[in-house]
Amino acid sequence: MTENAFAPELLQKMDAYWRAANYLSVGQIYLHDNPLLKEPLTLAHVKHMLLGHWGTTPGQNFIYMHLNRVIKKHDLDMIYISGPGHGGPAVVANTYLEGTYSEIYNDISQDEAGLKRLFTQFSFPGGIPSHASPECPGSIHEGGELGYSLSHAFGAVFDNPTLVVACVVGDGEAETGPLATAWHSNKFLNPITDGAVLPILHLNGYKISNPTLLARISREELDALLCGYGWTPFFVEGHEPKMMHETMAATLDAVVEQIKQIQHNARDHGNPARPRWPMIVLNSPKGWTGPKVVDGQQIEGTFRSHQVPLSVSAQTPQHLPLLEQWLKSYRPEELFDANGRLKSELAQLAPSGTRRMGANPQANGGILLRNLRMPDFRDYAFPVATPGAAGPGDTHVLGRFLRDVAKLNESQRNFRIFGPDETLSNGLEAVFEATNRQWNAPTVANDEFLAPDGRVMEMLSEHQCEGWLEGYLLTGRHGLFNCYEAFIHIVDSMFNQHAKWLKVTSGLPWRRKIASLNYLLASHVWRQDHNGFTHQDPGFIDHVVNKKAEVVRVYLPPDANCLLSVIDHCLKSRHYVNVVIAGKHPAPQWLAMEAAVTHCTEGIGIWQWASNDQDAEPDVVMACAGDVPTLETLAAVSILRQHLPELKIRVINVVDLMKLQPKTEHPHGLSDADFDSLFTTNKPVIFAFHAYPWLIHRLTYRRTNHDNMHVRGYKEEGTITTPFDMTVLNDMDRFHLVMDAIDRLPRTGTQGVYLKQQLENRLIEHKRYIDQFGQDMPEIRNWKWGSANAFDAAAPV
Ligand SMILES: Cc1ncc(C[n+]2csc(CCOP(=O)(O)OP(=O)(O)O)c2C)c(N)n1
Repeated sequence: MTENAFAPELLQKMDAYWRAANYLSVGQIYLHDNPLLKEPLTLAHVKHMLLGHWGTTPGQNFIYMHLNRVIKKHDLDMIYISGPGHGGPAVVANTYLEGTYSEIYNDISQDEAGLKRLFTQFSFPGGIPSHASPECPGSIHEGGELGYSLSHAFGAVFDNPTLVVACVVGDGEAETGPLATAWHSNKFLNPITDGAVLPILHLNGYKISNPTLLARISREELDALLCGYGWTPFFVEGHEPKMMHETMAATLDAVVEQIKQIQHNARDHGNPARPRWPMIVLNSPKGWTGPKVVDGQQIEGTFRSHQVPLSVSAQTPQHLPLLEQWLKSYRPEELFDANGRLKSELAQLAPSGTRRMGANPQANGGILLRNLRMPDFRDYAFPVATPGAAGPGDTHVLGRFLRDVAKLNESQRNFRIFGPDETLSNGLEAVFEATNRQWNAPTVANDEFLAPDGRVMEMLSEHQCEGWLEGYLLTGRHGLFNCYEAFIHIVDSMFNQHAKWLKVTSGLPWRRKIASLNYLLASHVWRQDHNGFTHQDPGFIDHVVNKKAEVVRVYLPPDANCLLSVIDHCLKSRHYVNVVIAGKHPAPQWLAMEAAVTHCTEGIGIWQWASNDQDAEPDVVMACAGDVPTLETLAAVSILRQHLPELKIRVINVVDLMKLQPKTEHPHGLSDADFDSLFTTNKPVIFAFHAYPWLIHRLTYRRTNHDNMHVRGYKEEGTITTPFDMTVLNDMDRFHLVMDAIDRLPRTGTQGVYLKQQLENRLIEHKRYIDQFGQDMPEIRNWKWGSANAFDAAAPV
């Protein structure tokens, strides 16, 4: 124990500050008038709809107040993450008490009128949500959807050596998969170059209506569990405030000392070896200091205190005195002056300036955001002398560009690549020429690319990768998440929450824009040659486009040069979620770099070199989006042009999927006039699409020519088979596309009928061939744009 920390006057003041935060929290849940209880409380002062979560709130108020003390004492650069963010009243109360709230929201002033507005706005129409929402200063984690606090905390401290994130983990939250795996983040933390996370497991024993598991295992088991995850747990347990203040203060001092010691040892001796970081288990009653028993039922210390512990309404007027007693138990007259301002001797307990957790710029990361140093992506161009040049696999080309992005920003330390063990598998091996995977567990001979410091973060948990990246972006840095397309669905819900965060923050003038969250989905649905059906699901983009158009972008670059151009754009963009889908297998390349830049800038366009409708109206539009659909479309076009040379064909490629939506729906959307001039108003459109076909219908249903759009895409037919057969199984292969065009073009007459018959025969031959030889027919494997024979019409069946 240290001198002043426990001087009785200080402890009393700290208790008073805690009471003030608790008073403001109860006030937010219940009151819309009479904020200082200057008059006897009546039902007229109580809100009609009582909403909010009391249970977690007093514990979080306790933690926040104690953190304030150590921030001041040790001049800590600290932010607060509220895992159970439904304890919104606590973070609002504390940022109000420390002054940041009123600085941002002038009308919520530090006087009686401001208090009344503070109380009224909470969970009130037109007011603020009941969570640690984006509106709350100091928050980078809304916490509405439980499970991500610890990953966010670690993301925030990577490359942030001075930062300490105090992360309150709910004991219910700790039961979620993402949180359970996040304890392992300590094996990825470099004590020299990264900051520290202080987890505070809030063991208040209950969830909404159940006990929590961690509260019902023995103390020894819990201790062993946390030790097993590599932490040193410090237990703070009890309910009697004086003793709890003393224990918490002493524990926080010890823990902060330990963090400093660890960092000092590592930094002074250049030794990044994984330390055993301290953490706190705070075992305090749920709904602490609230009503103990109501209508004969125990409330404090039970699940019944989770939300509003005391109903107060015209139907329950007998509870009004209980509410008044509860509020008065905090002795507001000792806490606030006659004008409603926190008394100055208490206000002094909060840190000042940007040391206040609500004012720390780390929690408004756009303030700290610095542009990436970008190499010129054109320098990484794949040479395309003629369309169809054989490429090595698009992501392999991209890897060299990302390698140099990592290299150029090494000294800024503000760029990282995240992935669940797939950076190599997704074709980005070149990145490891410049950096390693950050890994702070032991290594053995034959390990590759593992080091205590590296730009690549890999753990086999998509949740963890997403959470880390979000925390990294929210604190003002840049990054990219590379993932198998099928398994990105694991983070559907996390994407939802981040997209919501972006939408809300873009409406808050004081929140600065952050770098976009970039997904690179490689190893996609069409090329699962060795994994098959389980690895095939292109539906993430269906999910993504549900979100507000202002924040989501979807790109389907058809080749490597387009991929380079798109990724360059995404890494420079702000406040979006960008989804980019690209292949890693050797594939034909269509556009030389300048053509690729033009095409990607437009986002959609006619490929003139593949079309022959320049001097006439097209008979058919062959459209495509995605690398494999583009290949099959061009192969189909070559068959049509060779065998039905009279046909006028227009080829359209879509890189930016949002171009298809009307302008009124998405900022990238084409006007109806532009859409009509591309897709015509009355000609058949055969559209080969990377993902589930209905998405194209959903995006275009209002367009004039929608009735003529025939979309082929993935329709959930998959297995281990050849690349071409995968398209055949889903009727998206070149032969089906041609047959589709013939069906829509009666004018192809007998020629069309005969061609169709030949193609049907080729499909039969295709099956026979792959069954016998286990690979695609030579005419498929060797097909090239511009080759003399688009298909082998003469071959026997
Ligand atoms: C992923 C997720 N599942 C379910 C819920 C619904 N929910 C809200 S609060 C809560 C209990 C939380 O318990 P705990 O984390 O211990 O928080 P505290 O007891 O401190 O309120 C649940 C299940 C949620 N918000 N998020």
